[in-house]
Amino acid sequence: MSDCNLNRCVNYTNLEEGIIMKKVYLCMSTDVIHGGHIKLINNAAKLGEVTVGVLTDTVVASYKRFPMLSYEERANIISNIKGVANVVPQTDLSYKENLLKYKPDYLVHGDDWINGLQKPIREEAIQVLSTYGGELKEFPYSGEKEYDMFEAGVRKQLSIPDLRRGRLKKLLGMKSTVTAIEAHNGLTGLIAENTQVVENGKAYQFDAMWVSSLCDSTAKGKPDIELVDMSSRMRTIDEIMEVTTKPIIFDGDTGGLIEHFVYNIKTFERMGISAIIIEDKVGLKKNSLFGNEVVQTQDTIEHFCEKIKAGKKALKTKDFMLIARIESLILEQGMDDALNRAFAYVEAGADGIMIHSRKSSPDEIFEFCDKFRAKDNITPLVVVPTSFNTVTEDEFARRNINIVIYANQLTRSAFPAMKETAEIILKNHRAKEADDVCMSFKDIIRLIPEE
Ligand code: SPV
Ligand code: MG
Repeated sequence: MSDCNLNRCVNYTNLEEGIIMKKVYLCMSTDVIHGGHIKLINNAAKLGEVTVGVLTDTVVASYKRFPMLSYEERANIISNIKGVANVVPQTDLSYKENLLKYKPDYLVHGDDWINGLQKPIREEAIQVLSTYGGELKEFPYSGEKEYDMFEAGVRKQLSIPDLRRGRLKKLLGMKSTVTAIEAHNGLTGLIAENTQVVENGKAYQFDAMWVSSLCDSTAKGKPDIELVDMSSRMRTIDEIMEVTTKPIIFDGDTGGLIEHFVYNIKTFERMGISAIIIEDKVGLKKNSLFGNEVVQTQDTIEHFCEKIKAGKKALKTKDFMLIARIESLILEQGMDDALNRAFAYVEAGADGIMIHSRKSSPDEIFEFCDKFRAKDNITPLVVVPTSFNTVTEDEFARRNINIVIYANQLTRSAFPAMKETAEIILKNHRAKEADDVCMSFKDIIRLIPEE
């Protein structure tokens, strides 16, 4: 039976006991409601009583972009739209859990998920619906240009320094483990910003970017010894910021002289960087992955605490994080030294602790984290698993490690690819053979969309 008037046409199931309205489910993530969404809700309401599953903040951040409005605000807005009867959280990109929980007669979706990233999500939804006789109803996706421009406008907002800066802290409150990948120019920034995979009903993106001293120096053909000056490093950050929205963690090396650090940290804060990590070394700093193979001098606890205190005092916002990096394990000074330093640095005001190791086994990192967490369950812990790279993010999360930084993999993968291409051209005295390892020139010219 159906009951149609000008605005609504609702389906009912006629059971002996009476009339039961059909149950309709659709999912929304948006914080930018436009006519396309209203149209879809109207279409859904014609089929029955509409329940909207609103994606939770972590899912939106992993699937789309950081939400401008929180789950509560989005749920409140959507629940007030005509035709919406219920709003429930959807905690995964996958519909499985909510379909099995609410058993809607109809799942409503735009037809934009037939191909692309959401294809496996759609296929799973169809399979789940078939287990209890539910049906998928797809409506043409309203791909109007104005709506895309609307979305692009929101993305631009996210890149504004004052909005970007605090997002790392927000992410730390939302996720058990925040991931960051290195970026050293606009292009790697875009990879960090846009790379996404969908696996087992979940979407994955990197949460943040790490502006590594190693990769920034290597990209300039220079050694990682604080040779690339601050102006140049700031230029790199600016280049990345121009084309991205995700929070930036800046590798500040030793932070330099305290007298200089107090000026530079203010500049980083003003630029919209979310965190700086400074390491407790002095003099000619070399990359930690050399360990004691080269001469490296660790700072005294007292002096490094002075640097932390001075840096924190210079800051103007609560959004910006100063994270202290401990080199005791790298320089083989022992676990006790690492832990003493960690507690002293937190006492001096550090907003987080990065513990580093160049061992392939994570044992010393885990021992440090367990012992640190026995006394401090709040301060964020950061790791850079370049050498102990068998550990998964879930394992780090179980150890209460909050930030995982993939510090150099983009640079390390790009270099051999470029070298191989150069060799192929040299060997063949022409470029044809290199085409097999290159993206097409059509793709490269379209890689960066015009505004
Ligand atoms: C960097 O990426 O520059 C770092 C991390 O400082 S490491 O290279 O492991 O020292
Ligand atoms: Mg570095």
